Amino acid sequence: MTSTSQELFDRARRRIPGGVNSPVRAFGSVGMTPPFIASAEGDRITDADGREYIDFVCSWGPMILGHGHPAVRDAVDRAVRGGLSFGAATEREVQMAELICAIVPNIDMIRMVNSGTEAVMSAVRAARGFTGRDKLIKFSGCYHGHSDAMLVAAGSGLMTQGIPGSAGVPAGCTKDTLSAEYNDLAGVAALFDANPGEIAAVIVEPVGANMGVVPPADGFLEGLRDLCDKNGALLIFDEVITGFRLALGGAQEYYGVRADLCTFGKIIGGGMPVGAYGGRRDVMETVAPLGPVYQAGTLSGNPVAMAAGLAQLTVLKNTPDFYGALNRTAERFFSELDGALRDVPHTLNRVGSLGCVFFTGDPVTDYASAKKSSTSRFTAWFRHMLERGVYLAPSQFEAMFLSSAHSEEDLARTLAAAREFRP
Ligand code: HOZ
Repeated sequence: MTSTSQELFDRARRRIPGGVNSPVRAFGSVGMTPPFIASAEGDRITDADGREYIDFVCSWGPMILGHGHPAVRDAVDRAVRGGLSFGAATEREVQMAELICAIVPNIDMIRMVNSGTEAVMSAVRAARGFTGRDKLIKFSGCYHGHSDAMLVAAGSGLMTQGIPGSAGVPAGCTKDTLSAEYNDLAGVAALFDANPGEIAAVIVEPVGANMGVVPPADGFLEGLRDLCDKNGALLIFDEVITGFRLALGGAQEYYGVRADLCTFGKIIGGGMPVGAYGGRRDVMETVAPLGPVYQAGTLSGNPVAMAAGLAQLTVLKNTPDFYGALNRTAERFFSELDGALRDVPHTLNRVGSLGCVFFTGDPVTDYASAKKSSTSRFTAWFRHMLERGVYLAPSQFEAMFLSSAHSEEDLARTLAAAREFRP
């Protein structure tokens, strides 16, 4: 019998490339067609055929309070009644900027955009405009959205599909993007030495979260800070995944390392399409209309998106011990998951409420070691869990996200399903 999801996918494939609006969700790497999601509540999502799943994707991170949190839902309801878009300045944008500057370290000024891709593209432009230099260092397996300059050895969907770089990106757009290996400070130092006075910025995911989850080695982020300082370059933390996830102040707070610029994504929109970049006042003052670095957007600071984001960030800020509690639950859950898979060669990496099971017995510390994971075993794992009502990211190279809505009962059900896995 054909399912509603299958019928929708067949229709979608005729009119949308690959049937999806973002490649990973096509389920191609796990050899399936995707369930189409009809609704979500708390830690559960329901597909078009009425099947319910425990959701560990959480919209790729932003649903840290679970789906349909009443504070976020109410704020959106109220905002919608006041108007959907003005293309003009609003009070909520001021409140959002003030809130983020108050709770995230080292953010003096911030600019709202509409996605993580746009945030990174704009932060890189600001870094280049401020330093007067063109070159960037990024890390293999880190994903910073799909702007041309960032599609070099990128993680996430490119890694999932084994695409080293994207077609359609002129060589000129990536010639100033230099690649280093994650956790390899000597490699970064060598790039600085080979390009004296030319590197505008080092951009890094403070926790690699688009090649699975790869924690920074002790001293790695501090070492990047030192190298940037010694060489007059800016350090950009791409906090699209780690921001408001590891701690209220993101990776800067969690690791105690200062970035010059940070980029944020979907989590600050509470599920609505939002991104932002911000940081040092002197750098942000180069952005138009104050300075010569141009960046703009009609929907930036959209009133409904700001309302959702403000509501979510306010709950995160005002809930006592929110991150302590979430990270403790995650520590216990992921360590039990590790135990549940003890008969299957694997490595479980976890930072805060982000986790990933790699199907290799070797440590995973960078792009090369992440790629050692058996993707066929991941496929078997993914299908096993989906059949038991557990929705994981349909790719080895994405993270599992925990939310405060994950109930003890659903975590126990997930662990019980994991214990039955026999590849
Ligand atoms: N690249 C996204 C996760 N890191 C995937 C988003 C999506 O497919 O919706």
